[in-house]
Amino acid sequence: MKGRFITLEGSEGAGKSTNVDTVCATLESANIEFVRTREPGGTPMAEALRATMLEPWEETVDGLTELLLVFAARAQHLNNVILPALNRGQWVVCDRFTDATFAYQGYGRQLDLSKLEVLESWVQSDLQPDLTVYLDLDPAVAELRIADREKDRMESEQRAFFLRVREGYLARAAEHQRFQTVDASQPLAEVRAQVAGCIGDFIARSALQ
Ligand code: Z5A
Repeated sequence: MKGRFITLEGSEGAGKSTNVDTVCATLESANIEFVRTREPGGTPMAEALRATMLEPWEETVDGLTELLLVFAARAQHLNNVILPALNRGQWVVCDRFTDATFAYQGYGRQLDLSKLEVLESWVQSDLQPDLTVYLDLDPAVAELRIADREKDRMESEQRAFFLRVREGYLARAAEHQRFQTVDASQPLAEVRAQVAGCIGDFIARSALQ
């Protein structure tokens, strides 16, 4: 079987970290070799760009600066981790990818989507995830879940920002067939069961191709 690219998306508090574990456990039970990684990040230099992006700077951070940092980290990550793994035939499980850029920088920051499309095509050519599991959650519920957490620069945004982010994800999910949307407001055990179900179905479909 050739390498497949699976991404997990959702806004903060939706349970992404928790459910990346579920995706990996499902692949392990099917004896599929995979690499687990995340964006922004995944290499030492890309992790440094992530830290720069999330730091609460005293100066105003321009939306375009944020966008370019995300794509700089992605170029580094793609060429050093994601593409080599796929070329070796391994699967890749990535916590966020370019759908997050459309949701956060495109819809959240309201940057011109056509600029994002140009960068997307420049950085990743025609590479797209084979499957994207999107954990959908009302930002009001998400706020409660992460109330005790120390907030980074992005997490400190207002609810209106996260409402636009959610709108962005839902628009992407409606547009791209690779999306599987899971209602993340359900009890964790149910969310995990549905995520495992999505991965199980995808493994079965991949085996037939
Ligand atoms: N970003 C961007 O702007 N542009 C880009 O292109 C990319 C990223 C790639 C860092 O990402 C930031 O980068 C992110 C978007 C931006 N910023 N924001 N805001 P990240 O993925 O590291 O950030 P995160 O959203 O904070 O990730 P996280 O902590 O991994 O996600 P989480 O959804 O909050 O995960 P969790 O820790 O698994 O769950 C949170 C809590 O909820 C925890 O206590 C769980 O036990 C609980 N939980 C989870 N599921 C449930 C259910 N079903 N019921 C009840 N409680 C639950």
